[in-house]
Amino acid sequence: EDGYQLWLRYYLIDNKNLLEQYRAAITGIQINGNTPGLEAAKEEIITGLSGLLGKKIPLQKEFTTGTLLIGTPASSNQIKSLSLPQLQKTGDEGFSITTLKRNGKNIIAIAANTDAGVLYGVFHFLRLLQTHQGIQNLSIVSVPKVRNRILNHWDNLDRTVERGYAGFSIWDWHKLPDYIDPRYKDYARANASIGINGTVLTNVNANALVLTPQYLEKVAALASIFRPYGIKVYLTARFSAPVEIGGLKTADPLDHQVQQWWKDKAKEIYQYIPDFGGFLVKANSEGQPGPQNYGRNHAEGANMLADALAPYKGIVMWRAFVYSGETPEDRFKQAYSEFKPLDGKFRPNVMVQVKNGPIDFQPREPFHPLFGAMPQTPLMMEFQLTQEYLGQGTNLVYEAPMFKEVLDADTYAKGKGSTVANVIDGRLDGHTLTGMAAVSNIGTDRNWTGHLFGQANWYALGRLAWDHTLTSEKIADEWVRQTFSNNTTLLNSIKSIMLSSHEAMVNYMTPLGLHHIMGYSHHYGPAPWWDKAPRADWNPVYFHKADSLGIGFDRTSKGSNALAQYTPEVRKRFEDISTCPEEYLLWFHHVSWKYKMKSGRTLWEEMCYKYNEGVKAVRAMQAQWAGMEKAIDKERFEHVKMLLNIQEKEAVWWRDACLLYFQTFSKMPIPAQYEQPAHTLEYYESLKFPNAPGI
Ligand code: BDP
Repeated sequence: EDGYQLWLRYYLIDNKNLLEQYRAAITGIQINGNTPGLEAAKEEIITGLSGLLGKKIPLQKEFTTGTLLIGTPASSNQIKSLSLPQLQKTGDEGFSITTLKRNGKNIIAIAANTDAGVLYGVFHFLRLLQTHQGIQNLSIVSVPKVRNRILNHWDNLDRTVERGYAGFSIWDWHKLPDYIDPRYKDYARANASIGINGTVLTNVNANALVLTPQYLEKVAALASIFRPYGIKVYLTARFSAPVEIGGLKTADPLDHQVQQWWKDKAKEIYQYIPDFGGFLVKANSEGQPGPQNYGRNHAEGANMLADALAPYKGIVMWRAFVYSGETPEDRFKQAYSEFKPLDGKFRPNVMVQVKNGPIDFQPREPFHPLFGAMPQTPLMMEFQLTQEYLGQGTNLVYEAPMFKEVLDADTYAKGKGSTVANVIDGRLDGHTLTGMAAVSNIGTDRNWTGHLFGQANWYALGRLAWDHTLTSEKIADEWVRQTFSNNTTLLNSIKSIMLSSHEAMVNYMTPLGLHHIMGYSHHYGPAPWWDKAPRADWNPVYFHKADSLGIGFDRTSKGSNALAQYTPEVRKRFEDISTCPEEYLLWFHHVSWKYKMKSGRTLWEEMCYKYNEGVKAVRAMQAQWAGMEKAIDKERFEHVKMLLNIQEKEAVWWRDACLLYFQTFSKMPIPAQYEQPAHTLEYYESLKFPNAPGI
């Protein structure tokens, strides 16, 4: 039990009655057609059923009671003859699973218009069995809510992974294209099982080399393994590639030679990879080159690439995570300031990819003000699975509640109910090019994600990209049942750990709207005192602004006025300290240490309370986990137990370091009912982590 199988564990159904029911309901498989996609579906259903039902389910040519009929109208005359009306709704990736009577026999049809849809249907059906659902009267129609559901690997060609905490890159560039690691296929299966249909193989801090023939050949090898699983490959495009690998003098997007270079490059890429997905671009941000180097704007840069890809139906995902040049008065405002004026100026095959919050994947951020502000531009969500700011490789943090908080937030762009989810699923502004991406947390660790529970975040991303209306609880439920067990006690305990974990972490790291107070550069551990970075907005002191009067970043009209970037409804709610939700308080207000919180405590006392609540919650997680020792295999039990011990230590460290530091401003004691710090502030300040992972 090393976690390698992820949630695709096809062990014998351990509930006898259910097993009998399933065995009676599924007696044979009919799947015709031999396209790579259908072959993948066939292999999966055979492997899955023989494991779950503990016997080989025969392939059939005819119907019997219990036939599982799988396919598309094109691949199967039987499916075609069913004339399923629901296939008019399932588009090119959705599927239906239906219980039917055919020639007096009960059958189940898994049908779709495309091979990819069939594969998704097969995985969904297996999930029903894995999670012990009834399969008597199935009438399921499922269609993804966004079109591009993508992992962003921040993987370098030397196999290091930026902000990676699960070992090295799984792309073994050196051995590709000839050596095909079996992991590639398992990676594709895992992604297909949760509906992910695209993968950006390379880091946003890009290396132009990946666009040279030597590497394109390797990329093509990966693409051909992923293709049957409905997964397209994408690459990051380094804006200065025409200079670096093309020998041109400039990368100016308005220069004809540069435009032609990208057109030729696109043509070449599509010769290697006919279904290449397109480019992800980080430009003019953190030292990456971009159109602004030539006095051009983001739209001019993105459009040049979009024009090169358009003949092949490729897309450009242009990131809005930008900040460069002078330190701004408030970094919060930069993306909006640069992109909002460009609304309507992008080609139809460009999406602007926006991080969930305005700063940078902090434990809790308000939603990014660009959501809802660019109605003429398809905006794509960017979440981060790799836990750069969320305890990295050692903290158990289930991210779905954090994702949901943003997706469900109301932008009021077109009145009440204009949620971020409806911006990105295209419904609000009528876009059909839609997407959700997340920075991958995958590496060469045997269990893929370093922390076993990191798998749940990968899982959650896929499920939410497919259907953002799913609840965090439902997704956790599915994942635990598939990963551990359907045993109710175990299920509820693990779910309760997962569902409390995000709030716990916010409390022991950055309660009440604190943000960006972690260690410099490696981002490991607390360092709210840090003020020595070369840019002011890399310093925690820039963000928390603690002083003798209080703490927090005033982003109201009396401060940086970043709140003006939101719609009036949202702005008003955040602007007024009495209506600003306390979890966002210090994001928007500089608040007196003595300010009375809703609990009746002062801000300082509330901060002490919250930090302690965070630690308490981690200890509760430890206790709950310890209680499951007998019900979980030793290997995974010990793995998580040891990591929870680290998490507890780190939670205490965060609490004590932050409270001691903020106390130098509040000048008030940490109330006696709480554990007092074991060390001095000087001790915490002296800790150094030159080899922290993932930089
Ligand atoms: C920050 C990371 C940095 C990334 C950057 C990005 O610290 O390593 O390159 O985001 O998203 O969170 O481009």
